[in-house]
Amino acid sequence: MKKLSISNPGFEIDLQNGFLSGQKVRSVERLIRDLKLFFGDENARAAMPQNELIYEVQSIQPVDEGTVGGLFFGRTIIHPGRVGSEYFMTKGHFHKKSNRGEYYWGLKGEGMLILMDRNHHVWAEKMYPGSLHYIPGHIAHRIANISDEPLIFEACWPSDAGHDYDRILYEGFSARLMEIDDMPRLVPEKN
Ligand code: PAN
Ligand code: ZN
Repeated sequence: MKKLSISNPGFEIDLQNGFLSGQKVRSVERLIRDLKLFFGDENARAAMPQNELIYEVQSIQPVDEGTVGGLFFGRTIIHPGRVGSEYFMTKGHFHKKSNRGEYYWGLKGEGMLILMDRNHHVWAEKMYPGSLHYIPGHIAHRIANISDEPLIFEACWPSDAGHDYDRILYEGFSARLMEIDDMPRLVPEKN
């Protein structure tokens, strides 16, 4: 950055659909084969076309992962669908540095932000265009798409937060968002 220079920003966001562009925008796809054991009905997941795209994440990481004091920005699209009666959803995670919080906000479509504390209490917030969600530290978070359209949301989180997926894989969320009588309901896991 030159002294007194005036330049364009490094990144742009499409205000209609949240698409991110600019240098070093990363993209990750999660296919049905990447989500082994994340859904309640593993047999139903295994019987689906393994290349089916469930969600895509774009992210801007201007500093190295783990940097204290930086911020990351992300856009996620979850495609519509269900595994058995469970809505397509993100893996969900606690942050590795567990006390790190995050903002989520809805851009398009209808979804549910599913939250779980360290005592395995689960609750949810409705996500819709314009919904804004503060996720405090120590809270696991996952999004499900409850409509027949793609769900698009964005997020901003600290660059040293990290993602702990293993805990979700081994312990799971203690309730799942299922479609029951055409309505989304949180159903406790039986263990
Ligand atoms: C988000 C999520 C993104 C994908 O950017 O990483 O929506 O969800 P999973 O990471 O659970 O697969 C975020 O919460 N970052 O911290
Ligand atoms: Zn997060």
